[in-house]
Amino acid sequence: MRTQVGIVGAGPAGLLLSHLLAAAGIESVVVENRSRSYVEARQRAGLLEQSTVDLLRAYGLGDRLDRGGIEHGGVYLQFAGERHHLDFRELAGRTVTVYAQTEIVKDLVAARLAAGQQLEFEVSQTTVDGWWTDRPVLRYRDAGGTAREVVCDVIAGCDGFHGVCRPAVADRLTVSERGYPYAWLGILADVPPSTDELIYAHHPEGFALHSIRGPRVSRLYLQVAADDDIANWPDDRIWEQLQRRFALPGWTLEQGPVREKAITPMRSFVASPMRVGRLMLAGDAAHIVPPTGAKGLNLAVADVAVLAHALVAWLSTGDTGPAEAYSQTCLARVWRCTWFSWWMTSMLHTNPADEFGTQLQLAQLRQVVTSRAASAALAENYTGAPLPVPPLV
Ligand code: RFL
Ligand code: PHB
Repeated sequence: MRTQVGIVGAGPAGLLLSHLLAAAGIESVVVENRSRSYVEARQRAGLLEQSTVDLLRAYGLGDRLDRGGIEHGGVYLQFAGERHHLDFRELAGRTVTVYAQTEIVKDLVAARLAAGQQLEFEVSQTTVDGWWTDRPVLRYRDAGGTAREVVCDVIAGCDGFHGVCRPAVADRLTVSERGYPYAWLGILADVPPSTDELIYAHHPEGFALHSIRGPRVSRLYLQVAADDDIANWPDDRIWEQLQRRFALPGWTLEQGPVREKAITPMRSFVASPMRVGRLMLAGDAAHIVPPTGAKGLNLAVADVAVLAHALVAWLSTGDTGPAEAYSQTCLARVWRCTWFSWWMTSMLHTNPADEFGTQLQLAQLRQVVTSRAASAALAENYTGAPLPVPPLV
């Protein structure tokens, strides 16, 4: 088989890249090792920057997003028994939108299949080869077990943190990494949100986040120990901790049945460069941020917006300039978001044994809610910078 761009991974990065390329007449093949139902149900991100929403709309993906997405003009920061509102419209002139990653993935899978795209689920033994030549090759076994080989112009490694593309070029990459001594326990609960906007709570017993999935569904997170086990967290214990960490006189956290729960480790990780020969890495395959700044999905979208531009210039007109600049263009945004995610994480996650650290956090939080410059900086970073490339169509 022959294609222009071989894409490994049908997460948001791989699916969106294929969609953007198709809009500019570039053909691609997408291979994914999980099933369609698995990728469409995997609970992850929920918060989209304004530029992500604008991009999805510009490429015909705004329909369900406009019906199901909820625009948010700010967040609450809670600490020392007080809850403060930050107004993003006023501070940064921008907003964010709550729309689950599961829904974006469903929209993209439907759009790719409707366009007759070659999108293969449940493949195995994926390998990338020949990325140092001008004919890289993607090999895999299809869902029926038949060995396949796709000769490509370029391969896009959109296969997430645990994929095969980054390891294939590991000896060419520099990795910068930071671990954190805590993790997030996330639940999806069948209960109307108790808040109109997200609440980020700093509390002596640990950070907590109240997010939203819809009028009847809430998404809540708790800081837990990095090595904690979900078996230690029966639903009653989760609600008890959420009640304590969000408690505020005159306000009630409503409880409901817990539909899903899982613990996610936290790390910061950046691999560079994001291009080695004809293998381009994008999204979580190249970098990971802790979820506190809500940046992971948005960074994946920004990467593929830049990558689509670069590949269209390269494969349609032979202009290799944007592809040569791909890594540098993306890494500027990646490092800014890596800083912001680290900063939000460090400011909000608590350790009762560290009194000095706790007082620094409280001083920082007080500055964020009382200084316009400090709150505007948070608002600008949270709502996100405009994309460095215009829409292709
Ligand atoms: P994905 O989504 O991991 O997709 C990679 C795909 O590649 C497939 N794959 C392979 N396919 C073929 N062959 C192989 N050998 C393969 N190996 C892997 C995988 O099955 C998968 O389908 O990466 P992508 O597309 O780069 O997207 C990144 C985002 O998923 C991620 O950054 C966000 O979910 C992070 N994140 C958040 N980001 C935000 O912007 N806002 C948020 O509010 C937010 N909250 C979160 C988050 C991530 C979380 N977890 C669980 C990590 C909250 C949580 C709890
Ligand atoms: C989510 O809704 O899943 C979410 C929102 C904000 C974050 C992280 C996750 O910072």
